[in-house]
Amino acid sequence: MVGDGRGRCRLSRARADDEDRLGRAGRGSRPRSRLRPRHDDAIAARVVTVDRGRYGCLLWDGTLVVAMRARELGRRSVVVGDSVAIVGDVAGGPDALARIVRVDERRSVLRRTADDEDPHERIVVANADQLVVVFSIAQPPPQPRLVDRCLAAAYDAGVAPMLCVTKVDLGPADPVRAIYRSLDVPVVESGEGTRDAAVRALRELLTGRVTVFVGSSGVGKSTLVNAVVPDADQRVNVISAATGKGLHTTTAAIALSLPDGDGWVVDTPGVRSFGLAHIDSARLVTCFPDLAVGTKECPTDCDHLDVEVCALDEWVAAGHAHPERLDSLRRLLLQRSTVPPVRQ
Ligand SMILES: Nc1nc2c(ncn2[C@@H]2O[C@H](COP(=O)(O)OP(=O)(O)OP(=O)(O)O)[C@@H](O)[C@H]2O)c(=O)[nH]1
Ligand SMILES: [Mg+2]
Ligand SMILES: [Zn+2]
Repeated sequence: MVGDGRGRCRLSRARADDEDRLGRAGRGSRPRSRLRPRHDDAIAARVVTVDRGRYGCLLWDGTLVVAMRARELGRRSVVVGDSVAIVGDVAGGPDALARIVRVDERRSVLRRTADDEDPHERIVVANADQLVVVFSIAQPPPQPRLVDRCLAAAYDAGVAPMLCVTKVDLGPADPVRAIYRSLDVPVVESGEGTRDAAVRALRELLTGRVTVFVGSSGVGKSTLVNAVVPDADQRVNVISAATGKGLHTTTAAIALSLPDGDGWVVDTPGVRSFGLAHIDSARLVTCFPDLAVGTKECPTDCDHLDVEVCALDEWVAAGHAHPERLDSLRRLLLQRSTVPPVRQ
């Protein structure tokens, strides 16, 4: 990252081919129409952070510009990861503000709700290809219920999930890894003294992709992101300063381009809960692929809650999935059978 002393800063290595992956919104890329009469000069950017109506946008050449929404966007939301077109003062500068005039169609939308009863939906990130669910062996201890919720949200969004077990220096990872053995997802272990190997493994998995890290507070998401993106700390500070966020703590999602410019990582603040009110019961089961296969033996219209008739207990007893996974699914289904489903 280079600053030129005028508040303008460049985040290096954000290459055009990244932007191809993220949906190009290039100069004059849309024809003039009655609906879009202006903005032929709009330029493409990626939203890297959002803070109280101010959007940190990264241009192809690495310039960071702060923008606001143009009125014509109406109620259309703008979130981290969005590919947008901006006009106005795109040179950057302390008081300069550009305007976001277009949001490109999203390839994926990772959602959560405030909680399971509250239908208010939040988009965690747009255009992610992958989601890394991070959890630690200790400090804080693993929370399989939360991990399973994050995994379900990823499957629902069509975002490829993977797991990262951190703080393996504090205890054995095997018991908790066993829960996810029947799930066909990559698992990376990281700990003090073994982080280099984890970073190598992660870099391989992250290359060419947009990857979002989620998990409880303190599990080590930022530690990993900082290790994968060597100048992440400095870049987070510059972006935070430009958009008015506090420094050093992960208070909002932030997208960072990978060192070789080939891919992005999105660090997010720790979550205490991950509401799934937007996923109905039938769909929820498909978001547990290790169990979904086992439901083929269930009676028609099985709600998977009655252990007398549901085939999933046998499926688990036969070792096809872990009991903790069935427990997670049943808790979620039980909630839905007692709480009216949320329709948006
Ligand atoms: N022992 C041990 N400590 C770690 C490891 N990874 C991270 N930590 C420590 O855990 C604490 C929290 O790490 P962060 O990376 O800030 O956690 P985070 O998930 O980003 O937390 P939030 O931003 O609050 O969501 C820090 O003190 C880290 O030094 C690890 O592998 N082993
Ligand atoms: Mg953090
Ligand atoms: Zn069943």
